[in-house]
Amino acid sequence: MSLFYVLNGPNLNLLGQRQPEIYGYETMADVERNCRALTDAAGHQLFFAQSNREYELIDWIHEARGKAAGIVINPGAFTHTSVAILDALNAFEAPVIEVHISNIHKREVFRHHSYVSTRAEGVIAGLGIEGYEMALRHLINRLARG
Ligand code: CA2
Repeated sequence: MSLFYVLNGPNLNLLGQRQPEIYGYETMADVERNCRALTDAAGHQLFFAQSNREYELIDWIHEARGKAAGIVINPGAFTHTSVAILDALNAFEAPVIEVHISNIHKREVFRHHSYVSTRAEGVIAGLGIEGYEMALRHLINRLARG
């Protein structure tokens, strides 16, 4: 049995409550339920969390070191600003997949650059909340392949 982390950055607690044309109608609770269904079915453990505070995300990434088999992260707006989150992910030894609900490349220019992408094994953007499941499934399959 392995442990996977799914981490979410600022404002994602509002998912499903505002801007449905960009982020859809589903909530963070729906994302968590879908992720948990996947890890449960595969016999793995899941740590799922959202925070509006950069330090909390960094602390969770540190906590995952030596413990988690992979991290799926949607850093929210910290994607485009946070060298600190990048540094924390660089200190984590297992695979990292970056997820965005919206296609950041179709949006404002300031969303086109991601610090986290330089660390991530893969990036999924624009596929809605399904991107989380795709990322988690990839990590689970990757672990099984060895
Ligand atoms: O598309 C994504 O998943 C983003 O990471 C979401 C971030 C945004 O800053 C990134 O550029 C792309 C923003 C999350 C805000 O989430 C909200 C959800 C519903 C209503 C309001 C905000």
